[in-house]
Amino acid sequence: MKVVYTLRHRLHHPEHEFEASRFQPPFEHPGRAEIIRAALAADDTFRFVAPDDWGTAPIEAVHDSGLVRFLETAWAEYQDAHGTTHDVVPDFFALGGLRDKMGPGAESRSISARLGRWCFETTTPLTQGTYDAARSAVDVALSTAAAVLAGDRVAYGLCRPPGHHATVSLYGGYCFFNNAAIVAHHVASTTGSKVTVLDVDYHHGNGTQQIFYDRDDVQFVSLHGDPLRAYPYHTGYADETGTGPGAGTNVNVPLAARTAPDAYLDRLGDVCEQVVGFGPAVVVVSLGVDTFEQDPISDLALTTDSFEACGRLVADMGLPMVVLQEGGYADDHLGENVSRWLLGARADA
Ligand code: SP5
Ligand code: ZN
Repeated sequence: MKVVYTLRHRLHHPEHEFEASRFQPPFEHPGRAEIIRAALAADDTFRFVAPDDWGTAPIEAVHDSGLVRFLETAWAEYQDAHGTTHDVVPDFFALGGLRDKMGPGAESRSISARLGRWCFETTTPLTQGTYDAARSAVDVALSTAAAVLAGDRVAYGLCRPPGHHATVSLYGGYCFFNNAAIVAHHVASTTGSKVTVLDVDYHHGNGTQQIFYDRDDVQFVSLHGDPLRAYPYHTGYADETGTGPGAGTNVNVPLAARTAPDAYLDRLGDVCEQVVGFGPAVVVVSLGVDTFEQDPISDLALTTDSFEACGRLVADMGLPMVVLQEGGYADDHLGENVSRWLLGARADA
């Protein structure tokens, strides 16, 4: 199986994460991708390849071009405005209630105002190389898709930073560009075929859902911690099924705390039937292993063995698969959990 990887991911390296009202070491750090790389490198059936440069056009086909331009210069602009700082984090969010009854005001040129207009939360710092790292994750994702379009039945993109929380015009949740959505749109628009994004990260893929919510050519299917208790809180409910031409193409399965492998695999089997019913030519998997029983920021109860069963169940649909890395924060188990999922996925390949 091809593994697309580049060390450019290391250019994104936050110092802190402001979460639960505390400064903490970042859960999403460069060591994550290196742990996965090392685990896969120990098995010579995984073949590492470097990504090609795809430029910004495929990103701007999905995201607001203003977001792309903002991320390219924001860190440096912030240094000019506020002096030297390793991480750049918004301290003022442009929420709707500020101008209730007033309509839109003038657009502030202040970097502080713009940060709070393109970002939705505090756990996703910009660092000096964040833009280049986020671009590299998109290159990894698109190069993985190219391998599958060229005939590989399954390929894996070791994307970092992850992508599924990024909406058309907002970054956050450790995500800058929505790698999976960029791939899904690229495949759907270049082949004219239907595509499914199957998101198995612990957290609801709010960005991917938002990007495709009104479209009938890309189905979004997600299993995740119930947003009644779990990040990102405001999306991921079962009654969010799509709108307009996209009505019926969005599938959310919120899960109870401590959901164990048997129950999880049942629900995964159910949604695989919905995927097959949709009839996609390609499945893009947003692979988060933060569903693991020991994940430090999540509360499901999947085991390392069960990840292999999950990969096998998804592969049993018999559809070409572009598997892209999202979350997973139990560093001591991360490499094995990802490699077991991939071993399951290629079992009959
Ligand atoms: C890609 C991805 O997995 N992003 C996840 C972003 C979640 N960030 C904040 C999670 C807050 C959860 N709080 C749990 C308490 C543990 N201290
Ligand atoms: Zn996650």
